Amino acid sequence: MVQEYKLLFAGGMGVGKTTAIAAVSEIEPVSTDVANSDREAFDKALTTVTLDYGRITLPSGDRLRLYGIPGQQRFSFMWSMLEHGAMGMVLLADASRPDPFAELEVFLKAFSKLLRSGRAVLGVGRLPKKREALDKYVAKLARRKIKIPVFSVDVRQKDDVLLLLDALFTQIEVIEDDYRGGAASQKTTPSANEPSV
Ligand SMILES: Nc1nc2c(ncn2[C@@H]2O[C@H](COP(=O)(O)OP(=O)(O)O)[C@@H](O)[C@H]2O)c(=O)[nH]1
Ligand SMILES: [Mg+2]
Repeated sequence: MVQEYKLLFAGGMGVGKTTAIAAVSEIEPVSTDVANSDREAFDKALTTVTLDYGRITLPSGDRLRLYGIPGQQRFSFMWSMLEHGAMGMVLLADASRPDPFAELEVFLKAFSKLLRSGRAVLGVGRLPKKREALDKYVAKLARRKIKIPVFSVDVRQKDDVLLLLDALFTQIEVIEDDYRGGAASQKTTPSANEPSV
């Protein structure tokens, strides 16, 4: 039977949620970017005030529904609604922001349930090329007892977004196997094979 899975793309304004969904969606993403009235807080002409939506059909026929959350904190009332029923989350951060860790913290708190369950990955964009640059993010998650994979990504690259999704599916499979006591069992998560997009 064909299944549908809901995945979230989360993170603050400008981290690349809309870009990431557009990079992998098989349909023209439905986005509600409108003129930003909050130019002082963030100098970006367009920003998402409600969700992005995209879709991927996997080789099995199963479908991923991709939702980009509205990043501004004043829309946080929508975050828990979106988290409900989500199979997993791609959390994005932008290392070039003045204080990327403070911005990340907001989402670590808001989505702590999903993050602590391990059904998530973190993609950090615009990182300096130094190898240690990613370590601070790994350490930050560890302090919050969040055990998820962390990648340096450029979400304008489709392969980078597919890498995040692949890692997310692997995470979810491992968690489900642990939950069933590690016994070999029927898979209920999508194949971690590259989606046919
Ligand atoms: N250099 C660089 N630019 C990026 C990256 N990710 C997103 N962008 C750019 O940042 C801008 C904001 O991205 P957007 O997807 O609208 O962010 P959103 O507010 O999270 O939806 C766009 O112009 C993207 O092309 C990245 O990893 N590296
Ligand atoms: Mg957006």
